[in-house]
Amino acid sequence: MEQELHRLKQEAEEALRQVGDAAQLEAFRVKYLGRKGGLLSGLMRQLGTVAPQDRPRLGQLANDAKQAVEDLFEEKKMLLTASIVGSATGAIDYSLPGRYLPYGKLHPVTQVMEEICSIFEGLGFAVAEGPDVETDYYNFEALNIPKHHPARDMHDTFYVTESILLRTHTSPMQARIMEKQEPPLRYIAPGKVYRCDSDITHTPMFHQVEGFLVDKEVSFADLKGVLTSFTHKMFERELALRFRPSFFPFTEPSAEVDIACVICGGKGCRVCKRTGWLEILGSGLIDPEVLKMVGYNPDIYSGFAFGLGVERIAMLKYGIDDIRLYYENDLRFLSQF
Ligand code: 2NL
Repeated sequence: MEQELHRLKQEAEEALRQVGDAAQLEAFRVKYLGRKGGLLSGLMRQLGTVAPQDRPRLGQLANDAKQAVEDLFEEKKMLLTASIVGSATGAIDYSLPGRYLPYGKLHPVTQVMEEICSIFEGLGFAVAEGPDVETDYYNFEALNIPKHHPARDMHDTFYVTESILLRTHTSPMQARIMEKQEPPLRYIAPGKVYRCDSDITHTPMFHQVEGFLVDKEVSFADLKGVLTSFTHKMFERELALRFRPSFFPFTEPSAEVDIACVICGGKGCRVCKRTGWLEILGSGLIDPEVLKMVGYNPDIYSGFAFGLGVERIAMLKYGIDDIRLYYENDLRFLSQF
């Protein structure tokens, strides 16, 4: 009897290992654990025929064997259920790597704008933001561009009413700051600006960072120092700079700043139109008229200002040749940054 128990237990364990689906599992249960015809139950029933003195020990052995097989049976049942759930969704392969959720990133223009701001912050400038919808006064008048001034034509302004408009640059913010605070001042104003213009190098909305500094005895040398330092940090190398005389109504003298072409290094190529130079920003010493308008005495204070287009800087930094790519929302383009 004892040997028979041992053999049956081993046989049941082996049979259970072979079970591969629910039908086989049920057949196993009937054959070994079934209340009526089950082999283990049958053996238990035979206990009645053994010698009474052996009965307690054999009874215990038979119970242990049955319990062990029942435990293995439950375990197998659980494994099979899990794999059925798995196969409903296409079987679980625990060795497969997880699926990554797609995640968003900052737009390349935003990334470059943040980088520009952080470089100027490192140079001691504070950041100020203002409204996109401005008054004619702050956008033009306060910056020495009176009504009917020819410079207004360059701006292709979107008007809301006769005296309210979408700002064409971020310098209105600088006028607002100068009006309220006394020098020394060092500020940059990042943000969206709007001009009624659209082609391969212009979009009706684009981003600018403009900056200014006002203090006693500020000279053109200070402007050159700050912009040279900024450019070297932005393009991560000591590119040559060229300050080319220009005109802006709010600065005098004015200069446009070129860098040695980032593509050909100055030899001349398609991107720099064979000149070897790329224009990156406009700048100058703040016109005394602008200082007077915000109540500063131009005999005591002087300052410099500059304005740069963020899309343009990003195009030069990443070698992008069409500004419209930024605003087509094509993930194949955007996800490269
Ligand atoms: C350009 C020209 C410039 C400024 C912007 C400015 C002027 C004042 C105060 C504060 Cl008075 N900011 N901005 C000065 C010179 C040039 O930008 O072509 N930008 C892309």
